[in-house]
Amino acid sequence: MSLTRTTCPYCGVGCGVLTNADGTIKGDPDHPANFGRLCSKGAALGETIDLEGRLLHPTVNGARSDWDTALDLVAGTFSAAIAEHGPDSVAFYASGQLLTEDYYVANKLMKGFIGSANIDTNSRLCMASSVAGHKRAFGTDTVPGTYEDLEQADLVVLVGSNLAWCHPVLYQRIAAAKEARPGLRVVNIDPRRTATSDLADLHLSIAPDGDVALFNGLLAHLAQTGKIDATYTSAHVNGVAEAIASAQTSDLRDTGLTEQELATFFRLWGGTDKVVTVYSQGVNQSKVGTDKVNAILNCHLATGRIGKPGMGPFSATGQPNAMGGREVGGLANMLANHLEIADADHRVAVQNFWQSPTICSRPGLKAVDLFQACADGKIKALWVMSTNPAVSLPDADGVADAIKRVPFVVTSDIMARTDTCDLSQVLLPALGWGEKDGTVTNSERRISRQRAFLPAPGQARADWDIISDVARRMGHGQAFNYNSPRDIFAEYVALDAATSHFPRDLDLSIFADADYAALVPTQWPRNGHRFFADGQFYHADGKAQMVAVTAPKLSKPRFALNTGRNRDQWHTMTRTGKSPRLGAHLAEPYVAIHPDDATDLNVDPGAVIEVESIYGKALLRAMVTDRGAPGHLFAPMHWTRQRTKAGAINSLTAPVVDPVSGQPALKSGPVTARVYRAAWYGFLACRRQPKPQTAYAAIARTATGWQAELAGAREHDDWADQTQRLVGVPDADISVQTDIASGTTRIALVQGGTIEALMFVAPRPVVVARNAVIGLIGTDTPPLAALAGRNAANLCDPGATICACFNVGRNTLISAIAAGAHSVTALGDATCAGTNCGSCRPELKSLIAEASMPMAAE
Ligand SMILES: Nc1nc2c(c(=O)[nH]1)N[C@H]1C(S)=C(S)[C@@H](COP(=O)(O)OP(=O)(O)OC[C@H]3O[C@@H](n4cnc5c(=O)[nH]c(N)nc54)[C@H](O)[C@@H]3O)O[C@H]1N2
Ligand SMILES: Nc1nc2c(c(=O)[nH]1)N[C@H]1C(S)=C(S)[C@@H](COP(=O)(O)OP(=O)(O)OC[C@H]3O[C@@H](n4cnc5c(=O)[nH]c(N)nc54)[C@H](O)[C@@H]3O)O[C@H]1N2
Ligand code: SF4
Ligand SMILES: [Mo]
Repeated sequence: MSLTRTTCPYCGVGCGVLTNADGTIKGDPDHPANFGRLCSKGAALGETIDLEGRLLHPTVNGARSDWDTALDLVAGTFSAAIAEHGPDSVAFYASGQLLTEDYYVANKLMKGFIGSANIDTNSRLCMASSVAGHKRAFGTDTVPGTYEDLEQADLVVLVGSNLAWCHPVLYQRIAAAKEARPGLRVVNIDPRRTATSDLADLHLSIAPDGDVALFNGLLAHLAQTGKIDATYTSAHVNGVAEAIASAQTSDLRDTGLTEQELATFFRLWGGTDKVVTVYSQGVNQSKVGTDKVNAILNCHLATGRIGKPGMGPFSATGQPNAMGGREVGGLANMLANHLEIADADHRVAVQNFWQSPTICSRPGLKAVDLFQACADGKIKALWVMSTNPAVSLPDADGVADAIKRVPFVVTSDIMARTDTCDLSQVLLPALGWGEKDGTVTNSERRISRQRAFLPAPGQARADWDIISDVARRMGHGQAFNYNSPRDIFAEYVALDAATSHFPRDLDLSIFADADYAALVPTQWPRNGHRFFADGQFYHADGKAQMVAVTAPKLSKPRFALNTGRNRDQWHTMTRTGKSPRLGAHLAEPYVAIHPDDATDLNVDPGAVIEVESIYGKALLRAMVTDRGAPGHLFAPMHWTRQRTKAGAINSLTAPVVDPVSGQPALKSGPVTARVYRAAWYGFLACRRQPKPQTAYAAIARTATGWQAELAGAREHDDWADQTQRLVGVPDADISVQTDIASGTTRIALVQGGTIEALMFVAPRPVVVARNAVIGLIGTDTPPLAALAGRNAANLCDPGATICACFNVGRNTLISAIAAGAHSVTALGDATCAGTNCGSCRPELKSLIAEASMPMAAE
C-alpha cells in the first residue's frame, strides 16, 4: 500500500506523518520539524480514526437531515438575522484546528461579505497575547525564530511552557541537543515542577504572574551590568530608556524567588549571547499576558539578541494551525494576510481583491465578549467551527447558558456529541484528519500539507466546502466558487501578491508557483530566512519598540487554581479520548495539591476534593504532590460534561481577560477547596458505555470497553440494582460479595457466560488492580474469581500507564528499577518503555530518581 505524507493534527510542532489507509502511523523522516519522531499522541493517531461517535450526516433539532435542508436553513437564518438586525448580530467562532483554506473562506465570508468582524477563534484563548506583544514590539505578528535556533542556543529558557508534555518532539530535540552538547543550559520558569523541569539545569518556581517582575528585574540587571547593546539599540530600538526606567521600579519579591535564584538566572541570561526564550500559556493566559510577552521581548531587544542564529524570543504555538489562522486574519481584530482592519488602504485593497460588496471597518467581538454578547441577546445566529467553547472558555457554565440564549446555533464538528453540539440546533458533519486536504503552518512558520488517506465517511464534507456552500446560498456564488482547497490556497497567495506593496512580514511569494499536490514543508518567506537579521522591524520608522511594562499587584488567595494539559490528552478529548492507551496515562480529572494543604484539609490520597469559585464547582480526585507550592492547585482542562459529572474545570475559571489582547487568564484565579465527604467510592469496568449520575463520576475508554471512577455522598442499600442501572443490562446474572468488616461490596454482572461488568464499592478510595479488572471484561472467568480483583493468571497490576506506546505501567517500571535498571536506557531494555516515541522519558527519569532515593541514602 502506498504511504501518504501528511501532518499531525495536534500540536504546533507540526510533525510530518507517514500514513496508510490501514491506520499505520509513522513519523516522516524527511519532515524538518520531527525528522521521523512522533510523540505518544501522534503515535496513537491510528486509534482515533475509527467512526465511533462520529457525526455522519447533518442534523436539525436533533433529527437527521440532509445537506440541502440544513444549509438552506443556515444560509436563510443568517441572512434573515443580518437583514433584520444588521451584520453584527451574527458571529462565527472558529479554531486554530481549521486548515488554512477553511479559515481563509470563513474569514472572507464574515469580513468581506457579511461585513462584520465578528469572527473570533479559540486562538484568543491561546496565542492572542503573543500576537499583541509581537505587534507592540515589532509592528507585526512575527515569530522570528526556528526550531534549529533552540538546538543552536547555549541557553534555552522555557517560560510558562510544559514543553515535555505539550510540544514533546520539540522538547526531545532540545534534550538531544543537550545530550550532544552538555554546555547547553536549560532554565524552566513555572510555578510547578513539571516533566519539563526534569530537563532543566535550573527550575524557578515563580509566583503565579510573577513573570513581569522577573523579566523587568532581568532588564534592570542587564542595564546595571552594562549588558545593553547600545550600538544595536540606538540604531534599531525605540523606548529603551523608558522600558528600563519602568523595569527598575519592579519589586523582585513579587517573583516569589530567592535572591540566589534570581542572581543565578540573571547571571546566566546576561552572560550568554545565544539565548532563546520560549514561552507559552503560562505567559499568554494571564491578565497581564501581553505585558509578560513584552517584558521578555524587551530583554532580547535591549541586548540585540534577536535575528541571529541560536538566539531570540520564541512563542511556541499550541494548535496545529494557530499560525495559519493568524496569517489569514482569523481573529476579530485582524483583516487578512497580516493586514489591518484599522488601515483604510488595507481595507480597500482587500475589498478590491475579493470584489466584495462590503468590508468590515472595525474590530469584531473577542471571544469572551462575543459570548457575553450571546448572553445579552445581541447575537441572533452563531456558527461554531472546530472548537468546543462550552468546555474550553472560562466560566464554561455561563458560556453554555449564553449559547442557549442564541436563537440559532450551528456547530460544524466531526463528533455527534460534544458539550457544544448538545446546545446546537444544526449540526454539520465535517471531514476529520485523514479525510481532509489542506495546509497548516507550524510554530516556525513552516507550511505543510495535510493530505487525505481515508475515504470521506457518511455525508461528511470539508469545512471549506461547507462554508463556501453557505456563502453561495447567501448569494455570494461568484466569490466562493471553489472546487478544491488548492483553489483557495492559490487565492490566498494571490491576495498576498496583490498587497505586497504594504510593508509587512508576511510574504508568500515562494508559493506562487508551488505544486500544491506535491508541496513539501516550506517556511515563509523562504526556508532558513532570518527575520530581523538586518535590524529592520515593521513599525513606520523601521525600528522595534521596547514597551515600558509594570508588574501587576498580586493578591495571594488561600488557594489559586492553575490549569493546563496532560501528556496524553488533547483538549476536550473528542479524539484522544478514544484511545485506551492514551486514556490509561491519567484516567480521571484530578487536582494536584501540596501535601501541607492535604494535611490541612484532611485529604487522604485518592480522596475527592470539592473546588469552588464564584462561577461554579468541580469535584476532582486529589493528587497529593509537592510539585506546586502550598496554596497552589493545578487541574487539567480536558474533562467535559460528556465524561464527568463535575470535572469540567472551566466551570470555575473567571472570564477575566488581558486588557490588550482579550486573552482570558486561565492560569490563576481564587478558589476554595474542601474535602468531599464521600459515603462510598466505586470503580467500575464494563463493556458498554456507562451512564453514571453520581456526584463524582468520570468515565474513560479501556481496552475492553469502559471504566468509571465514582463516589457519592448517599449510601445505597442495593448495590446490585445500582450497578445494573449504571451499566444498563437488566437481564444479567448477578454475583455479589460483601465484606462486612471492611464495608466493601463487589459485584459481577455476567451475560451469556462472559463478564459484562465488575463493580467495586468501598467506604474509602477503592484499592484494586484496575488494569487486571479491566482485562477480565468480556472473558469467561468465573465471577467469584473475577471479584477477587486479580485476573485468572494471577498477574499483578502493572499500575498506571507511563509508556503509552508499549503499555508499560508504573508498577512494572518500579520492579524493573528495583531489579537494577537505573537509567532510562536500561529501563527501555528491560521493559521497552520509552523506546518508541520517547514522550515518557522525562517521567522514567523522575521514577528512577524517586525509586533510587533510599539507596542513595544507604
Ligand atoms: N498533550 C497536549 N499537548 C498540547 C495540547 C493538549 O491539549 N495536550 N494543546 C496544545 C495547545 S492548543 C497549546 S496552547 C499548548 C500549551 O502548551 P503549554 O503552554 O506548555 O501548556 P499548559 O499546560 O497550558 O501551561 C504551561 C505551564 O504554564 C504554567 N504556568 C501557570 N501559571 C504561570 C505563570 O504565572 N508563570 C509561568 N511562568 N508559568 C505559569 C503551568 O504550571 C503549566 O505547566 O499545548 C499544545 N500541546
Ligand atoms: N482552563 C483552561 N481552559 C483552556 C485552556 C487552558 O489552558 N486552561 N487552554 C485554551 C487553549 S490554549 C485552547 S487552544 C482551547 C482549546 O479548546 P477547544 O478548541 O474548544 O478544544 P478541542 O477539543 O480541540 O475542540 C475541537 C473541536 O473540533 C472538533 N474537530 C476536530 N477536527 C475537526 C475538523 O476537521 N473540523 C471540524 N469542524 N471540527 C473538528 C473536535 O471534535 C472538537 O469538538 O482551550 C482553551 N481553554
Ligand atoms: S509533537 Fe506530538 S502532538 Fe505535536 S505535532 Fe508532533 S506528534 Fe503531533
Ligand atoms: Mo491553545
